[in-house]
Amino acid sequence: MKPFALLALAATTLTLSACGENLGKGQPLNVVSGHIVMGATPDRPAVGYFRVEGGPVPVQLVAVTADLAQRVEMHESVKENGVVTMKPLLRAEVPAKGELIFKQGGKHLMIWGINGAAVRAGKLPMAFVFTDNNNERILFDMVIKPAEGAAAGSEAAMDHGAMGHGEDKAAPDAAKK
Ligand SMILES: [Cu+2]
Repeated sequence: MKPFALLALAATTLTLSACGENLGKGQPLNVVSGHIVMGATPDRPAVGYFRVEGGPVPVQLVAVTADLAQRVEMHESVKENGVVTMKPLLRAEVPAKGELIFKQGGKHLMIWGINGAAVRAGKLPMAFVFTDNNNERILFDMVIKPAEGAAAGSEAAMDHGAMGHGEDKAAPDAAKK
């Protein structure tokens, strides 16, 4: 009788913990890491990379803004006929329980005119704006790294001046808060 009762208790505990995992809302949508690499010279844009973990529902990242920068754009590096070019990115999918990664050679942020105080502090507070989730806005402090970390072939080393930045209407409105 007694061993049987213990077994039953153990089984109940197992069932409860399994249910708890399924019933929970799971991890929330979140920005889990991110950093910025400064441009080689002050007139060059900095580049930003980060990782977003998806929540219970799929959402789209539609803008990343910073009060302490003049302009922020989302870009994607694409290879066409052996040549890597960059295109403005209007939105990026964050799958439910998946992840969205902006990294070297792929999707990335271009950041112009970072405030000197932010550079000296070594971090830039940024707001990540998502749709389909009540226009949720997640704040994250991006660590600022010096330009010397920029490898050849990375976005930071590429000549963004040749891209015609500022002419496309795809630029996220950094002033809209
Ligand atoms: Cu770019």
